[in-house]
Amino acid sequence: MSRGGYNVDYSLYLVTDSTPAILGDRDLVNVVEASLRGGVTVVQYRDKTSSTEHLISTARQIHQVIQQYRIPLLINDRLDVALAVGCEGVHIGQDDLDLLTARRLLGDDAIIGMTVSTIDEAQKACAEGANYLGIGTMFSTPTKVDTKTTIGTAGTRKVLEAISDSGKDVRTVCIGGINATNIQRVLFQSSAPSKSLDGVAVVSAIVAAKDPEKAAGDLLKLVKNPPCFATTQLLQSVPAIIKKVGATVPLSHNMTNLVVQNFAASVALAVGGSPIMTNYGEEAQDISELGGSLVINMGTVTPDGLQNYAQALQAYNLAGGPVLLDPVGGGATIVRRSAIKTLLSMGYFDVIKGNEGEIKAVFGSMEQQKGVDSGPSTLSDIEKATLVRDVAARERNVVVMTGARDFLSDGTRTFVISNGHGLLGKITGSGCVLGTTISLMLTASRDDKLLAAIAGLLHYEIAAEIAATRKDVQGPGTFVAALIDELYNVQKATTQGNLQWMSGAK
Ligand code: TPS
Repeated sequence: MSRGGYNVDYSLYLVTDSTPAILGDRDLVNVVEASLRGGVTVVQYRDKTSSTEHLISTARQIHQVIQQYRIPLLINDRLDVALAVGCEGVHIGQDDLDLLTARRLLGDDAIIGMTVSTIDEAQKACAEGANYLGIGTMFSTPTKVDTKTTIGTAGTRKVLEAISDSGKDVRTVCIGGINATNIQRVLFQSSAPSKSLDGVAVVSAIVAAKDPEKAAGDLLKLVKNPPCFATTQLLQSVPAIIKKVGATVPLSHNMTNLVVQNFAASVALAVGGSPIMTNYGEEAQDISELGGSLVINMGTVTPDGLQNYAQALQAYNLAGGPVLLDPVGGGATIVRRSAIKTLLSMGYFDVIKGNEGEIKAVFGSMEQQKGVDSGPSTLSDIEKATLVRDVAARERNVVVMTGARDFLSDGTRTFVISNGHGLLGKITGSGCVLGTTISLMLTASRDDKLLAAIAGLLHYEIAAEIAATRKDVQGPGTFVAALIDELYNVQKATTQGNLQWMSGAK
């Protein structure tokens, strides 16, 4: 049994049913094949009544077809059938074999999913190593008459909130009575800010459809494209900001640390800017008059560095150009804590961007940060949101706190963005170059700094997701090159009016 290198996409999960009421007199393998053509992304073979012999033979046929699409086949409940067929895993219910035993029998590579309807069940399944959860039953459905409870969108959201930490690596789908008329609002209303659904599982909406291929295609389109009611006014304005950066090619003045200068210059170019990397304060007045933005990054702060920063900050404040502060390692040393105080007293920063330790240092916390990397978080989601809101309100600017999820606020509007990829944590300067990206967006959205920050975060983090899942990316080294490519591609696509990448915004 193996996962075969699948990067599982749970967007549209087909669960089969062989009963005449749903399948009619059609052949199940044909129906599955049609739905694969339509675009389903995972298939679970579920048949509660047929003989073991029939189950194995049908599962083998489906597995043969599905392998061409490189998506996983899971078997409902029957580990013996999954083992006999050698498919990618199983889906188990609360009354089936327990998860620990299933894992022991199938091994670490198998995909094991579990049905959950309560917070307790979900937390237990996450603790026991489920790869994904089928949360439901969403709405009562004739397909499953033994359903104990229907939990609706509010119940689903409560489950997601409860596992946002312990289940952050566990994928989730909802199931039960979902079809084309409700799929978009179900996804929107069920997802919590701290954890969203990865997709939707359906039985009858595809298996009972007259044309399963078309039904699957239609459903997939609805899952992939956020509905108008889910797209805030701000999100709709993001492409115009990115496009404007590409059209105006603003100067990106980086007073940044020794470690990331080259990388930051490449990123500035890729997102549409024109980089100038100089830490000499004396030059700043001339440069500040060229309509670009300034990044002050304290990554390798020195005493004369501080004077240079102050000189540049004041020049940009006078010229009206936007300035972003990246207080790198702000909580790590007394020198850096005092540098932050000095800088905040010397001028105005449109955006302050940092990790949790750095934003705490900006707030004035004396908590010790270890090095310049983000340490373990000590704050709950509510505390993070409150921290960014309070610092932004105090400074009358925008504060962006990066992490697995990014919290940002202008003191009134507070948002969480869940894009990005783990590989960003494995390369040097990924936070610094995000600062460069956001600073360029500020030149295109001078009136709404929060919108600029959202545009920068989405451009950067969605490009990172696309880069990380590219076939040619083997690890951190190849990821850096791919990230620069994809930053460039997102800029180019947006300029050409292709906004497909925006559907990944979370
Ligand atoms: C991924 N389950 C809950 S409701 C339902 C099923 C089969 C019927 C939905 O039918 N999660 C996953 N797999 C499962 N087998 C279950 C949960 C259990 P319809 O879409 O026709 O309403």
